[in-house]
Amino acid sequence: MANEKTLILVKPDGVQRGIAGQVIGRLEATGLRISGMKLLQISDELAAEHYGEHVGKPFYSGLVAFITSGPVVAICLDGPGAISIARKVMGSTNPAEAAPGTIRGDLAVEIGRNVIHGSANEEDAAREVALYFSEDELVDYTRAIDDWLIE
Ligand code: DAT
Ligand code: MG
Repeated sequence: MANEKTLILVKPDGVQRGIAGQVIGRLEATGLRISGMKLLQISDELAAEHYGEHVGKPFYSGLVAFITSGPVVAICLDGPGAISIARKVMGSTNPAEAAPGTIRGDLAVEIGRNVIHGSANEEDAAREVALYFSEDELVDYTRAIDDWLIE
C-alpha cells in the first residue's frame, strides 16, 4: 500500500479523561509510525480552518467550542494505508454506532465527545498535517522492527 501521513487529534475530552495514552497506544499497536506529536491548545482561528467543511451545519458552533475547550494531543502517523487504518481503529463518528474494539466504540458514548479526530482522505490529511506541524516538527526515522511490519 502507498505510504501515507494522517493527522490524529486526541480531542479535549480524551486529554481531560486521562485516556490519551490508551488512544495513542491503540494507534501505535497497529504498527503505524508516530512521526510528529505535541500537546497544544487550538485557537478559534485554527478550529475554523480545521473544520471549514462543517461551517453552517447545526453542530458547528458546538464543535468549535468543544475542540477549543482544552488542550489536544496532535499526532502525525505514517505508514502504508495510514489514513484508512487509523479511521478503522477510531470507529464510526457516532460512538453509539462505532464497533466494539474501536476507540470510539470502546471509550466514548456521544458524537459530540468522541475522543479522537483522524483525517478522512488524502486531501484532508495533507491539509491537516500542514495545519498542525511544520516540516521541521516531523521526524523521519527507522525503527528496528520495521522489517517485521512492512514488507
Ligand atoms: P469524523 O470526526 O468522524 O471525521 P465528521 O468530519 O463528519 O466526522 O465530523 C467532525 C466532528 O463533528 C465529529 O467528530 C463530531 C462532530 N459531529 C459530526 N456530526 C455531528 C452531529 N450530527 N451532531 C453533533 N456533532 C457532530
Ligand atoms: Mg471528518
